[in-house]
Amino acid sequence: MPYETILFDISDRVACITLNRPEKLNAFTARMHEELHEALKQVYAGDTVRALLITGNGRGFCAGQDLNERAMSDGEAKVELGSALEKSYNPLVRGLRELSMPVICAVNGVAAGAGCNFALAADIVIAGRSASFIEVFSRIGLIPDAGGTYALPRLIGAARAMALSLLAEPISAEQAVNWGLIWKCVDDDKLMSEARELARRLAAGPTRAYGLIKQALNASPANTLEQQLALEAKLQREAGRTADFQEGVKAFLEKRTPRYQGR
Ligand code: LHQ
Repeated sequence: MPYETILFDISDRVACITLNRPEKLNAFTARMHEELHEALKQVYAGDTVRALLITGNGRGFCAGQDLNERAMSDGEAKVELGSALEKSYNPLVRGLRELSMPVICAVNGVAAGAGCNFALAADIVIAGRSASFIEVFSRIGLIPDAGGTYALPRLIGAARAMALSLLAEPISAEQAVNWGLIWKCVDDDKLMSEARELARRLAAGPTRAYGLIKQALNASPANTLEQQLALEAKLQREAGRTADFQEGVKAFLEKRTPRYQGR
């Protein structure tokens, strides 16, 4: 599929998806969802890719759903948003959370609505200093979707999650870091070099262990201590069988840098 709304490339074992509708602040369209689905399929299928980097082109990261799309703007037709979520947004968010490799999101500008929650579905979010995050939904009479009501209270607590969702006020990248919504904020002109460096570093790491770490931490909020201890034992059993674990210990004993294969 020739991409019209995203850019997709793979280098140094890192797949990079760039949302590419800069004139509309990279708002999601049905076409963009199809292309993201296709690109993610390539990421899953390739055994060379060991980290995924996501960013946006231009001054915005993503302004959420494109409100010009007929299905959103046609007052005559019955707009069934639940189906739109089930068809497009939910698989996208699930896809990132379940991807067995680290997902890094470089937020280069405003991240609004589903664009904000798409970013928060990544494993590590790094933002340019001028970026902002807006749970913009209630401005148009909607609720946070694309995993927002799952991620927000877990990341920043119930009080902040509720106020951000009800008030739909922007927060700056720095405030997002202070609240624990994202990992890091850097100067705008350093964003892509830092994000790429981070992605390359992770792509050279023990990928299987990273996938297992994601599983453990994503399961944690719903589990009791007993359940989580049992899960750790199960996942550590798997990690302990990887070639990367053997290599990690060997490299430590030989006082050298490990060479991880991702298996
Ligand atoms: C846009 C958009 C946009 C189209 C900027 N659409 N053109 C919804 C329904 C269905 C199912 C699933 O779930 C969802 C999830 C959602 O995401 S709902 C939330 C949808 N998003 C919004 O309501 C955000 C709308 N945008 C804004 O409020 C502002 O654009 C923000 C605050 C993001 C940025 O403001 P500014 O920096 O002042 O930029 P701008 O407003 O001037 O936008 C630049 C251009 O981008 C402009 O186009 P134009 O042709 O006039 O230059 C905007 O119309 C266009 N644009 N967001 N979502």
